[in-house]
Amino acid sequence: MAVERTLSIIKPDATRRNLTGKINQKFEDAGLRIVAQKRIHLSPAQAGKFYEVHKDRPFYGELVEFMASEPVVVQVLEGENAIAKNREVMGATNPANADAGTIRKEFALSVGENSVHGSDAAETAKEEIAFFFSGLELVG
Ligand code: DAT
Ligand code: MG
Repeated sequence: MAVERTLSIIKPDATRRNLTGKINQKFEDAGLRIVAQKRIHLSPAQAGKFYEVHKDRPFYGELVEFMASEPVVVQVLEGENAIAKNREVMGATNPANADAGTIRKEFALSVGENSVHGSDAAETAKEEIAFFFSGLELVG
């Protein structure tokens, strides 16, 4: 196992309900360290660019509109196996399929408004971290 970094986003449904602290507790309890974090309000163009990989999916427009609807908290999590570990802590995309104790099981409202984003592989983690953070902002 290696120490990795992954990009996490606390989505508008969660920031709106004041769940940032409870979600961060889940990360820290799992041994993930928050090495960068900021609250931003994405423009539709920025949200569209971030989720460009999904541009041909039927839910793309709804996803972009949702991600730009209210502020989000973007963060970099660091730890052993951080990419896979964060995906475990998050739970399945659809909260109906998420395991007990996961963020999405406890907090997500629907498959679209599912509280958190997490990078899915080493290459995407690198690109997604660079999308939001400069090297100076990563304080390990
Ligand atoms: P994940 O966020 O678990 O990596 P994904 O990359 O497949 O899932 O999709 C990105 C986001 O798009 C997901 O968090 C919520 C939204 N989404 C995915 N499938 C959807 C669907 N069937 N209906 C509505 N939104 C969906
Ligand atoms: Mg994904």
